[in-house]
Amino acid sequence: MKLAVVGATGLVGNQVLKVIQERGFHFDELMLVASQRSVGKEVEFAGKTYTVISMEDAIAARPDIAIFSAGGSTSLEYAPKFAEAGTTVIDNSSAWRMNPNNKLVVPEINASELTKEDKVIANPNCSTIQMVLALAPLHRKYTVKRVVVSTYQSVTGTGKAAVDQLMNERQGIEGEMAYPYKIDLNVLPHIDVFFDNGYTKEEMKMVNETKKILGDDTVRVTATAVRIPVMGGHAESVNVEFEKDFDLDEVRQILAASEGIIVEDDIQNLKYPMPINAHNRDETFVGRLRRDETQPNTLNMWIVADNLRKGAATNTVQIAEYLVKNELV
Ligand code: A2P
Ligand code: 11C
Repeated sequence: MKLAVVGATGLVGNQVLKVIQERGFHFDELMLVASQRSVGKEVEFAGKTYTVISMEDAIAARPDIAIFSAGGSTSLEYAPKFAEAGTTVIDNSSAWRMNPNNKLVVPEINASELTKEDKVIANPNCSTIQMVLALAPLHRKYTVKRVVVSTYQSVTGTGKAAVDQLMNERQGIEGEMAYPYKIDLNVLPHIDVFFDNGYTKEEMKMVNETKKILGDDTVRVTATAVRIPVMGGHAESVNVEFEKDFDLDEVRQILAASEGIIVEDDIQNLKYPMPINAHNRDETFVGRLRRDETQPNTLNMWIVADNLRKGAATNTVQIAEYLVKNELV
């Protein structure tokens, strides 16, 4: 098994390497790939020194799987070239997600859709992944009608420049701005670009990707995506209206029995999910489960996950594990 990690020098690529090591993902050969700027650079991984190679050299080496975390334009240009060389690409960018020919996969929900023919597999947006993970088992039981979600997103979702902005502001250092405004001691109701309908691209990803992953176009989602001066994970306040009524204890049991979810819902002991605890964890944490008392069949919940882990790296490595286990590569 030849594995390429494309964007290996970036925030997500770095997490991909950590997750591969932690989960003991087996490979015979590993290629670390990045832009021309990094070619030749040496990277230590699992007690070995790897030299970063170019996209062209990686394609020529015909890896079985390439995990891409190098941005949308790189993926648009290079994923088809890798696919043509016989590589199965697992792509972290938004480039292929809504293309009807590309599967959008959260393994716990829809990995069974994958076949050998899928050469460019899309990894969903981080805020979508953690939300659908909790919605999917509840959708199967009670049928989700409508979701109203507000996010509280970590600066790590923007990349290294945003982490630097936050840290510089904390230390009173003037530096590059990743955001149009200060982020420390502030909240930005703005993630990614604005569309003509007044929503941001991040918000519309949550609307459209959720329907595709759940395989149900009737699910209505409306979102407000917000950046907060936090690292370690994204948090979401999610209001879900179901077709059928539910029992709150049964909801807790369904979520607790779902792969990849940990229910942290014990208000007597002040236990609820927080980014500080989700950091570096692969699971998605759900808590503050309560009925919406203003209308029937409606649930409020609070969902937290490390956006660089389950929201990105972990999900891609899980897809790779599934491909290998099911002999799809
Ligand atoms: P490099 O470090 O050489 O710029 P982040 O989102 O944290 O900034 O990381 C982006 C990752 O994608 C980095 O590893 C970056 O490499 C890589 N990358 C950016 N542009 C390209 C490209 N055109 N070809 C290959 N890798 C790229
Ligand atoms: C953020 N969700 O937190 C974004 C980052 O479509 O994969 C990931 C963007 C994406 O800013």
